[in-house]
Amino acid sequence: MENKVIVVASRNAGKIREFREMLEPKGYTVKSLEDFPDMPEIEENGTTFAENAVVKAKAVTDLYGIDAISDDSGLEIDAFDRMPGIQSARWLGHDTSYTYKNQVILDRMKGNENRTCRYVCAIAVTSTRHKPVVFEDTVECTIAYEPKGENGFGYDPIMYYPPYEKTMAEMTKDEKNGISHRGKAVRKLEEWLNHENA
Ligand code: ITT
Repeated sequence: MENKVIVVASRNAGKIREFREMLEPKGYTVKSLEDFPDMPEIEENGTTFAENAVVKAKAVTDLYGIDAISDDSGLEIDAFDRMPGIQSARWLGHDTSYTYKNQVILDRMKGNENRTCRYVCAIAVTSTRHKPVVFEDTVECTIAYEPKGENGFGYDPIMYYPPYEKTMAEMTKDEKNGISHRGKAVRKLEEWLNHENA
């Protein structure tokens, strides 16, 4: 059987890798904006993860007339009134290293016992045939006391997941995808796609 193609409207290498890890074993071919070099920069002007996810996927559907999915995600830190939230990629500068961003969070959290936080992921599906559909999920964590682990990307070295007693960056890819915000949202997406393609 020919592989079904899924276009992920993202330029984030870490996200794209995780979509591939989860969807390719299920028979999907995952493409990304790297395969659409003429796609202009998309302005994320929504006020929620779900709105921004729709903006990104819809931009691809509108320009190319094809089905697309997108992922808008981020980190909410309760002690910072849920910041950086939808600003997670841009916070302290889009091109600032995560070694630095993570250290700023650890410094600002010094002495703070309220360390609860979560990753949120909204995945949107857009098509010329139906209204946008959004799947959202979260994973509850705490901010670690120091960065640990080399796997994953972004904020993973400081995202401590209490049930496994390790950070997201210390997990194998299967461990992370098994419990992550993105993993859970992808499984909702898969279920929907299975019905859609039935
Ligand atoms: P695209 O819009 O091109 O997909 P982006 O990086 O700009 O890429 P977002 O606006 O959704 O995407 O920002 C999400 C940010 O949240 C991302 O850059 C990471 O810093 C953080 N993030 C989300 N999920 C994460 C994960 O699983 N591990 C580590 N950091 C994550």
